[in-house]
Amino acid sequence: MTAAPLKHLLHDDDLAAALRADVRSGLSDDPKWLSPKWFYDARGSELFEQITELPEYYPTRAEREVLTAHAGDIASVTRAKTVVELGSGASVKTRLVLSALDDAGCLEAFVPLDVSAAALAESAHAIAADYPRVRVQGIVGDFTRHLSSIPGGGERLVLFLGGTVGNLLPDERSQLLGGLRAVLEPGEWLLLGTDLVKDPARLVPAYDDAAGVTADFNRNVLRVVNRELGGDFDVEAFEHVALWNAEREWIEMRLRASRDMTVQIPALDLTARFAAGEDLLTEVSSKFRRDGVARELAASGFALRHWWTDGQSRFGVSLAQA
Ligand code: AVJ
Repeated sequence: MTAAPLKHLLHDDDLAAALRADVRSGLSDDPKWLSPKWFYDARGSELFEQITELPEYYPTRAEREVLTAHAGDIASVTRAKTVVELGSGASVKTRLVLSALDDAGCLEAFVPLDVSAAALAESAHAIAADYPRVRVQGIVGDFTRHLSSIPGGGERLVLFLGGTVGNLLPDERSQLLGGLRAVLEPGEWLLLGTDLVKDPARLVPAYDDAAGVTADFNRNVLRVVNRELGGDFDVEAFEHVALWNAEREWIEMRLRASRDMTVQIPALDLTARFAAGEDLLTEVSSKFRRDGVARELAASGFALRHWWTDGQSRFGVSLAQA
């Protein structure tokens, strides 16, 4: 089947307004921050794809290992008719789940939801071409705002893979899980991927690779601000920093000013001053333990039915039921 036209719940104007609001609050705050949401323009998405293939970046391979081993279980347990994916989905990992449900004769529809219309159009098209029996309805939207517009109902499985849930702060995370639980009907499913706490000697290099791809990805957010808001960040004057916050059990990515700098953001009529050595926080990537995931799911009204990890216990996949 050809993919249905994208449904737009979010327009370029909304996105631009959200970027302006975020950059204004983040650069006015102390310490300064920017949301990881803004890494993913075309170049950022391409750099992230490269990250997933780096020798140091294990999460993608570990999660793929889990899904390869358990896609059949996921299909036989859920027997879902509609798969919803938060964050675009045409990845190998998505296909493992779709194929298992298709082979089991259950799958009727695939609904990827993403803020990027370009990424979505591509994935919707690719999935529609490869799964001729499946209706594909891409939704341009923000999963922190548009969950209630997810179609279907009754027999859905929501995929939230890659450990992306770890980029949300704890409050945002419980909001998202609670919001998701509220739009699902009792008995519907959530498949959640979470990177696990491990030796920082393994964790930190995954966010600070030898080839410098993650550093380039991190600095990309400054290029996005320069292009979209007319900013004059000297991108190369910021050093990539990845550190393990042992208390919060998350990786922090920062950009460290190598000298005193004054940055103008004309679209916001904003001047941001950086002292030499000052950090801009660009991402947290939380790492989880099984107990914590089960507790957070339960607090949001989900029951954890299955928990799987890869052979080295690096990454956890939860199958939870509303
Ligand atoms: C896409 C959210 C899973 O947090 O590991 C990769 C993003 N940041 N390298 C992660 C990311 C730096 C990634 N997720």
